Amino acid sequence: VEASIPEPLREAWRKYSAVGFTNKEEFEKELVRHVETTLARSLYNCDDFSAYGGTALAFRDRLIIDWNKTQQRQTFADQKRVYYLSLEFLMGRALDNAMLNVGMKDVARDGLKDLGFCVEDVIDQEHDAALGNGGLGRLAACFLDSLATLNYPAWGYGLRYRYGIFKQEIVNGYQVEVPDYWLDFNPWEFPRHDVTVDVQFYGWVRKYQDENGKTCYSWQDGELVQAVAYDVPIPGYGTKSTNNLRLWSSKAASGEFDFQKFNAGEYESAVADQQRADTISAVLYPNDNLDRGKELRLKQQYFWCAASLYDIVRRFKKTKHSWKDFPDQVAIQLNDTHPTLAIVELQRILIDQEGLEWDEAWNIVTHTFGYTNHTVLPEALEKWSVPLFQNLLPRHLQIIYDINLFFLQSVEKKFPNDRDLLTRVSIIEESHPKMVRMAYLAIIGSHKVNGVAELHSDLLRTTLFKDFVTVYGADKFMNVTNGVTPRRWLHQANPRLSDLIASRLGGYHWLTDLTLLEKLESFVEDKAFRDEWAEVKTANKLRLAKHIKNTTGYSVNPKALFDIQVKRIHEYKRQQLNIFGVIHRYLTIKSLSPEERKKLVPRVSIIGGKAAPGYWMAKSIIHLINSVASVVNKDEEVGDLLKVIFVEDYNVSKAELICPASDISEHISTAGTEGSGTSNMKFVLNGGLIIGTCDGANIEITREIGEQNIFLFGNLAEDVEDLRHRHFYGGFKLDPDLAKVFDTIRSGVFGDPSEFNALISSITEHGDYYLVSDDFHSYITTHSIVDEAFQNKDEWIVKSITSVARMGFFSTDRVINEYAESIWNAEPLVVKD
Ligand code: CJB
Repeated sequence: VEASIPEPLREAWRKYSAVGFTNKEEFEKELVRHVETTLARSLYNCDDFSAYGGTALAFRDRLIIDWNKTQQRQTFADQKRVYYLSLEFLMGRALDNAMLNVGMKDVARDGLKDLGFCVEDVIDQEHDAALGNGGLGRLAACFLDSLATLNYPAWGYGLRYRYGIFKQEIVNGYQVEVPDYWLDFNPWEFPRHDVTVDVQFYGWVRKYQDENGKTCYSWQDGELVQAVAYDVPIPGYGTKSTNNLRLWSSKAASGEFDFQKFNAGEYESAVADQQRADTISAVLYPNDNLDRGKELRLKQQYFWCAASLYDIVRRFKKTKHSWKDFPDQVAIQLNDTHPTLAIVELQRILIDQEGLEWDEAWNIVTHTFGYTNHTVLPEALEKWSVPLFQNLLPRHLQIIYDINLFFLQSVEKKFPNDRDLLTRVSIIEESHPKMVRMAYLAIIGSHKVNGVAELHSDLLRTTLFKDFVTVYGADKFMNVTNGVTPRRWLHQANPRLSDLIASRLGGYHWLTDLTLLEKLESFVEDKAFRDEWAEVKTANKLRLAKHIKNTTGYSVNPKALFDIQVKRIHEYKRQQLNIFGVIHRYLTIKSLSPEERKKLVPRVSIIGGKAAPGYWMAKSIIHLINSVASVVNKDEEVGDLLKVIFVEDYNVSKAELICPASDISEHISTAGTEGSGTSNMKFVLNGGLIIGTCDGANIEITREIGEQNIFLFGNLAEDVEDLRHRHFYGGFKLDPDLAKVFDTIRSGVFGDPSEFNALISSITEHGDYYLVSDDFHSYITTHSIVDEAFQNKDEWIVKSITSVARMGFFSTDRVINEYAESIWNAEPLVVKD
């Protein structure tokens, strides 16, 4: 590798190489220097926000020094790199994470104290990096943490949205979306104005013969948009390895704007070109588990895939390996179908630009990619209309047709005369207009396809991708059950519990080998330990109660059972089941005598999450929750027995506050609909028990922690289809308790009942697709069992400790090692000083 500084001068360079702070005094010096110079403030006007800035910049310096070392080491090592392509990285805040991963939070705390600041208040100044919708984006962020911690040479590639997921405000009980402009001050990114890629759109395809008479294709004209790289350092925990997340930002390829147009007086059109380019990376699509097929979204996808592939190929070419080695140097993981165009783009680069033959190129492509599916919901499966494709990416459409042709020919050869099979597995759906099925393209272009929990992967194999199992055999389709990073979701979110565990396990080594938590089981009989465990939970509930008081004005009793459901609002996740259950509880309380009420367990029902802006049913669920809250919370007869709280603007940093504070959390999707779920893991890891359906990873959580430690209810996935069928053909019978709930809503107790008509009729008149009525009885009965169990405090704590002890399986460290071994064939690379 060539160095820009010649050997005789390197000595001087090395002498002055940046080192970063290593102790409290140096940290303070760096902090003050950054506040006074980088931020141009002084001790006369340094507020919490400036102290955050100074602290973040001091830590950023440390990260970037390690980042440089890591990148150099990886370049010299010449081994396989992993590239994780994700349209979403829901990172949350970076400072606390950097402090803990570098092992310098105590230094920062003491240093900040010397200078008049409190570390928690400083951490609280940071704006969340919210470049994602929900589980899929947060999983990508947990993966980055584990990849760096385990020393894998890995890069994330994504888009640098100017606006992340919207900020949610609740106005008169309704969700209102407010733009999330988060880039005012972002010390965690490094603009690389020298790392740019021109990305082409539209245009036409020229067919020609080269000098050897070979038929070639070239994509001509159209429009160019420039991608500019912004790098975000990703520190591993307890290691020097600091990986890179590269986010692309779009701008007009011709610089600021077209000066020829400008000089000719066409000001508006000159600026419009600039704005059109800017728009590509302007905003994250706020849909979770839903595909809307908009052109701008396809533009985002291609822009990001093209820039990332160009970058990966450029890096590969520097190694001087031959093309056949590409899959030994590069593994690309597709996070859902959003980056599927990368498959087509690599094939295009290899055949149109590098002159490889089709088969040779396709062999390289299919050995490079792996595809992860995250959902079986039909409305989430991406399809793009052929005319849209033809216009925006004409050469890619041709290549897709060729991929499809060769694929169908191979299927025909293996299964002659099965025309139905050919129609079913074709990448092109024969509808009007024709559609490109992205999941099929992803399967055909990858060497491995995986689901995210056992049940989900089984459903993929037996339903959605059944025909592809027939075509390829079962080995191509595997399961890698999701996890969460214990650094953020225990150590950072719940310092009290982390310290308590460390006090018994003799340090924090379990943070990088989560199975070591099993040693906690030997302490369940220890009364002192159980008491301390319970105190931690109470302290975390108080912390949340304080937030609830500050943000909603409601006081909640920290001794009550905290029952929490936080996740995107979606009919399949069934927050409606939760709020109907809450209404049922309210009716029960009202029907009891004051004496009988004394026997009840007080409860706080906490629900939070965003609805996609165009998803009316989800929005009316939010409205109902808030309407119920405003009635119940004011009802003096009910008092502490029931409080209903809607947490506004649920995001990663709120999750860190909320997950440690549950007694019980709800993971109650209709069986067979949730891919995995990951908040289920976060809550259990923080000592909360869960009520859930036999869905997603709940099933494996049960297997690990034991049936006696979880409250399962509801119909099984295998019975769902039959039940749905019966709703239409065998008559629909509404659960009698649910009928009472509906009568109460209709009576107007919770405000204008017409607002909730659609919600009710989706169950009573339109087939109850999500089986709310079928599961209602089992749901409320199980909640009574929860109440009863909660009264036996000691047994509850034993369940809590035992569950945490058995959660080792759900670390993303285990997940990443599985991907590395069975999909990427990648090895770690340790970075030393
Ligand atoms: N998921 O967050 C999303 N968005 C989608 O569009 C599709 C799936 C979620 O991915 C998570 C990570 O794999 C899963 O845990 C979750 O069940 C799934 O809904």
